[in-house]
Amino acid sequence: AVGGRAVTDGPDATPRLRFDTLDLASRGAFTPPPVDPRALRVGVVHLGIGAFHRAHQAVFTELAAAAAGRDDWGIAGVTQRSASVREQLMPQDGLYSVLERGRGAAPLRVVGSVREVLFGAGDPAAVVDRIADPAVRVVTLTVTEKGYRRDRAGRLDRSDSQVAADLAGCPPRTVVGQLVRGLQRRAAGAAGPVTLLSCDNLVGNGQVLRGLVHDFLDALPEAESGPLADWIAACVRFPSSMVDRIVPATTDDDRADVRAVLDLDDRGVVVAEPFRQWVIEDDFAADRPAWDLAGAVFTDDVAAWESVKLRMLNATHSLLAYLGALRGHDTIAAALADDELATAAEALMIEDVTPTLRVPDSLDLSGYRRQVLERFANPALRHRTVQVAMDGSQKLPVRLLGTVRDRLAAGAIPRQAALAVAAWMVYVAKGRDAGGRELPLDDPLADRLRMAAAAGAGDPNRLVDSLLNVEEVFGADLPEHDGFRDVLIDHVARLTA
Ligand code: CS2
Repeated sequence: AVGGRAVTDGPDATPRLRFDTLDLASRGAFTPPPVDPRALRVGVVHLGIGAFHRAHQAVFTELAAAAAGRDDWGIAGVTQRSASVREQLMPQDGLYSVLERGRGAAPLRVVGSVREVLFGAGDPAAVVDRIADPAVRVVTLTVTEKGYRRDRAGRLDRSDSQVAADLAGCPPRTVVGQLVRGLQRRAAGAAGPVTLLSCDNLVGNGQVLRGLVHDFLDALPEAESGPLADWIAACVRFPSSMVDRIVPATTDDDRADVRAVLDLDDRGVVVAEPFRQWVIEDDFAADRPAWDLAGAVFTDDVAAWESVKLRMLNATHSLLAYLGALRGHDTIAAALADDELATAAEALMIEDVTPTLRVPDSLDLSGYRRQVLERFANPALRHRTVQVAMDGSQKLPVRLLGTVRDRLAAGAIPRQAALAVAAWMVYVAKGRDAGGRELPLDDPLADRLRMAAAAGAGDPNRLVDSLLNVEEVFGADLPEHDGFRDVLIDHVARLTA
């Protein structure tokens, strides 16, 4: 036993990472939490505690607490659909490591800012309680595009059965339901103002979240919604933010590498590139962690940063993911090492995206472009193309179709953005790479997309028309544009030849 506890939980009897085992781990090999996690109290609720949050906001929050000498910015993380993060972290006293890979990688860091993990689907009442806790002043979100449950028009999807159940007063299982029920309790309990900070890759993520909260309120009985709307107007803020860090899915090799450093079994390991960035709209209802002391930037103009990041980085990521996966490249780095794809990636950013951007004053756009490509080329990250390829129906509108619409409106045909869209169409339709290996279609609209692809099978014209008519993705306008349709058909024909 270590520290008086049984240590039989590692696969090869290696003790599990915990407060007591970490105390005994050999110093020097890793960076321990900069604030004592035992003394940390919860001040932030985070909805969607996946790998990204653990490698991003949780790190910023811990560094900020340390820099400001605060012990009240611990995080209560909520895992929405699967209890696995809770099972990974709770037996470890919330501790986990961040393993940086690539040039400039810092030593392994053990993070202690996550103090509690709640399972949303299993215990929705606990989530509402935490959001209503007066000690909580900030709720952050990384619930991915589909977690917002928007309909075609971008409003709260009231035809979604879980949204309907939440509106009917069931213990809330959707993100917006959890937030509104939590706010309702805060208002009733005079728990004080709170900031809801979306960190998802959406255009105007703060406004999106505010709109959905109001859609939910509007669907409640007037006696409930009226007073709550007033309280929200007075006491809640919805800043937008742009987050950036590449965080591939953790593998057994990653866990083994961490074990070699700590000599402990850590089931909560997350892997990340050295780079991390966070630009946040400075609009808070109450106190917030001093994230600026940890390198975050507060600004009044997040929109410009956000579109640069979504249209340059995420769009190019998707282009490399679909084209790369089709050609049998496992990783983004391998896709970028393919000269033709590297050329397409550069051309997308230079020819199609750049003319649409309003660039923040302090940003050197060509430097940014080079840096994005360098980050993608990081050979140590092993970020899989099929991981970036998932949820295409949710991602394309945000990353690529804004560029497409802006260029079409300017009278230009965005050939490279269309190439990315065409590659997605072929990825959906073929489901196999050049070597015959299966490509997973992991997407909330998978069934619809498969049906649309089947209806257009064998002919580029029909395939393009059939998929372009998926209105959730392309709206009513894009199928009407002959120039865009033609260039898609041209690309699809070449990609399937
Ligand atoms: C990626 C993003 O999986 C994806 O779709 O494009 O997760 C990307 O790695 C991050 O947004 C980088 O900040």
